[in-house]
Order: sequence, then structure tokens, then C-alpha cells
Amino acid sequence: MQTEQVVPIRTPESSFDDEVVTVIGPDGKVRPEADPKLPVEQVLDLYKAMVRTRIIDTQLERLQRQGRIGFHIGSLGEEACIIGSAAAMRPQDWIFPCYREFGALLWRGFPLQSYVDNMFGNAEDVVMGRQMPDHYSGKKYNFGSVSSPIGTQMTQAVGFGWAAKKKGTDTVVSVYFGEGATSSNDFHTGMNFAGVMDAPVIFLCRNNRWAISVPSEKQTASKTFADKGVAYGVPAVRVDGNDFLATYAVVRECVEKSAKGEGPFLVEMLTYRVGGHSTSDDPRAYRASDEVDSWRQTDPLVRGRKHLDTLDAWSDAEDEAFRKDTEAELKACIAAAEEKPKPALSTMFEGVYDETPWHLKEQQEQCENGPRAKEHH
Ligand SMILES: Cc1ncc(C[n+]2csc(CCOP(=O)(O)OP(=O)(O)O)c2C)c(N)n1
Repeated sequence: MQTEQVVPIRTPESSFDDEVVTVIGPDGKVRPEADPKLPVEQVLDLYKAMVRTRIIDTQLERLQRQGRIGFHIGSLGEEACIIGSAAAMRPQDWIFPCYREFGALLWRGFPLQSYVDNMFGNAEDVVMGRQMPDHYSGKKYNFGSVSSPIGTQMTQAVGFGWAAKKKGTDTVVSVYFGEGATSSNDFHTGMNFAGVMDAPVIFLCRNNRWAISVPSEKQTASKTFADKGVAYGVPAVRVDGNDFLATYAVVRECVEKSAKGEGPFLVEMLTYRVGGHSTSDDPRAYRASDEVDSWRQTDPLVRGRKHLDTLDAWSDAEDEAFRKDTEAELKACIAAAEEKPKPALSTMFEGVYDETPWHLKEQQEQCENGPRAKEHH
């Protein structure tokens, strides 16, 4: 006998199942109805930024293997969603990074030399060597600090966005995070607050399928990560994160709406972490190589290049020359960064207080005259 259902319990259906925005097809041609119709020069700039990001990632991984830097966390395979979304933000908008978005920082105009100085933690590193490599900060470029405890940047971004709104500006804030971070407390706090306060925040979820060794299907019982927006009253959308034009188009639309006070958005960008979690990780311990190989087929740079071919905008010779120039520029930055001294011991006591309190002065005195000051540190 079947019991009649009287309690209207809803099963978790998804309204997003097959809805993924794409612009560039596998043949490189665009779907005209979704194309953001950027000028060719801008399309080319986006492509070049993706290539530059890939070159830097590859070289930094080598440097870590050679023992010249201690760590790198990269964006191999995720270049399109990072560059496409960063480019969709207007200059007055703010970006709050996770830890894979050095490409977005460079897109904002942060000098490559400063980024490389951060990798070496030398005296010219913006965070004065106090952090791990890849923990940069770019206030002058409207770019928040990397905060490695998972999810914390989301509440920071929402607070910033809400303040901007209260000040009467039309500043929009974007915040990056991986799909694993949607299980953090700060995701829930941030999404809830943004939903209630209509904060102008674009939540950019890089669904790269892995949170270190945890696959995305073990991260949530929700059918998609975009579904999580619905629970908080935050409009959400899924986009092909390996398609730089689709990511640009979707995020741009969210920015324009947010700037008009039409509230927060959640964008789930579908991509894949082709490399290890960081240089400290060996993914062969937990995932099959054929999975990685199949994602290599959807490489955002290859698709981007195919698109440029349809525009007749870029030749093999130009591509090769651009790669060579970028490699040379990077090599020069690395050589310069390696020559620079480490931050002076005294800088450890700077940058927190406007006026140094007595107990720090005492510690500084002891430190500068103690045995450590005489040794290499
Ligand atoms: C609060 C906290 N818990 C655990 C960690 C260790 N940790 C560093 S990265 C990471 C996985 C994050 O995965 P995801 O959010 O999907 O981002 P992805 O690395 O894939 O870009 C974890 C668990 C941390 N940094 N902070």
C-alpha cells in the first residue's frame, strides 16, 4: 500500500543541470547570440594574458623543483576563468583573491617584478617576506590580500562591498574561491550576509573538480555548486570556465547589474586543476592520469588560439615571439629578485602600529643586538 504524501517535502532538484553558458565552440567559432563582441585587440590581450600566466606557472614550478623558491600554487588549466572574470571587472571595482589568481593581479597592472619579488620574499616583496610565496597584496591595484585559511576572503569581500554600497559608490567586488571552499563557514556567512544586505559582490567559484585530494562529488550532495546560491536568495549561473569569452560575458553582466544595485551573484565556473594542488602535492597519489589527459583536450589556451584563427588575428610567428619575449622578461625578473637582499631584521617590527609600543621597542632592541642579527637569517 502506498502512503499518500501529505507533507510537502521537496526533493533536491536542480534548475542548473545542463545549463552551462559557452561562447567559443570546439572549432573556435563563437555562438553569436552569446558573444560579448569585444574588439579584436581586447580578445588578443585576454589570450596573451592567459599565455603569460601559463609561462609563469611553468617556470615557477621549475624554480621550486630547483630549490630556488619554497613554494608555488598555480593555475594550470584555469587560466580562462581567472583572466576572463578579472577582465570583466571595471577599474574601480575590487578583486578579493583566493591563492591561484596571480594572473588576475598581473592583469590589473601589478608589475611582474613585484610578483617575482614576492615569490622570493626579498626586501622588495610587498609583504616584506613575512608570508609564504604567492601570498601577495595589491591595494594600489584594488586587489585584496591572499588569505590562505579557506573561505575567509568571502566575508572580507562582502564587508567591503557592503561598505562601498553604504558610501553610495557603484563599486562592485569579486571574490574567488574553489568549490571546496563552499563547505567553509565563511562561505555560508558571506553568502547569507550578501543576500540579506544586497551587497554588490560577485562570488566566483572556480569549480576545478578537486580540493587537494577531495573530488567535487564528495564535497557536496547538492547537484551543482550554483544551487548553493539559490538557498541564500543569490542569483546564480554556471559557465564554461575554460572559455574566456563566456566567463567574461557572464561576469560582465553580473558586474553591470550589481553596479545598479541589483545585488550579489554566484558564478560557478567549470574548469579543471590540471596541475597538483601546489608544488607540495603529488596528485598521482589520488587521481587517474587519464582523467587529467581528457581535460588536457579542453585546454583553454588551445581553444583561445583556435578562436583567434577564426578572427585571423594572430599568427604562429607572433605567438612564438610573444612567448619568447615573456620568457625573457620573466627570466630577467627572476635574476633581479635573486640578487636582492632579504628584508632587514628590523622590518619585522614595522607596518602594524602607527607608533611602536614600548614592549615592541624592547623586543626590537634585543633582537637587533642579539645573536640572530649577526647570523644569516
Ligand atoms: C580553514 C582551512 N582548512 C584547511 C586548509 C587546507 N587547505 C588548503 S587548500 C585546501 C583545498 C581547497 O580547495 P578548493 O576550495 O576547492 O580550492 P582549490 O585549491 O581547488 O582552488 C585545503 C583544505 C586551509 N588552508 N584552511
